Amino acid sequence: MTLRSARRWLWVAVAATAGALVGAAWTSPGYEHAPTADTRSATPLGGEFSLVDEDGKPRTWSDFRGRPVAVFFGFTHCPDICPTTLGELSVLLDDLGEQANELQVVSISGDPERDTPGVLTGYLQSFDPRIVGLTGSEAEVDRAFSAFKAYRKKVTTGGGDYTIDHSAGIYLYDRNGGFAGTLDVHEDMEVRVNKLRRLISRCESSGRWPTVFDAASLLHADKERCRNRLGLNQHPAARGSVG
Ligand SMILES: [Cu+2]
Repeated sequence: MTLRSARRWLWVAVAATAGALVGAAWTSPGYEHAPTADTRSATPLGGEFSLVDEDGKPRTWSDFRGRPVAVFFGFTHCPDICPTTLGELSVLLDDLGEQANELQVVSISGDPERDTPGVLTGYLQSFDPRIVGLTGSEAEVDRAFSAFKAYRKKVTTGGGDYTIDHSAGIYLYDRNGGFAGTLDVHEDMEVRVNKLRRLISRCESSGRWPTVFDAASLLHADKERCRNRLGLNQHPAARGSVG
């Protein structure tokens, strides 16, 4: 069997398996609900929101397409997890060197009552200036949290004060907004910086082979670099074809 025909058979096998899976899902009762429920509980897919940054400038989830994004959920009055996480993110950005300029780190406040844009400005001065802080109305913050399957709950602490219980961890998204994994505070910094390096150097959408469409849908600045990396700027004969 030549390499070419071996490849063809591989693709036929992949297509047949995919077809069988689709067929099974299509014919099984409750198809509309079951896969969605599973995906939702397991994967923080991310989703549209409309918030404002520290300067009060409107920012939506789609604004970040074309760049890999790391999303964190917290609040400025947090005594431990948030300052630690943002501090470590600042170190990671530093460790990444020039590559860090490609990554967008976003911190979404779960305490919009206290975290006005002005409060975010003051708070974020202690961290890497490339980290963008977002806040908004309670309703918009709710929408953002539920889009990312993130958790927040106001807990009264006495004396009219309160704190916010919230989900920790950092969600990673590729240039097309596809979920690409997480960073965890328990991981070594080296593990985390390598995850970020991999995220930044990938051009394609998550979980799929790169396609012409992926490269074409990237923003202009990244497009040529990604096309070169994926070999899409080469003559078709030079990069070979499958099947
Ligand atoms: Cu916190």
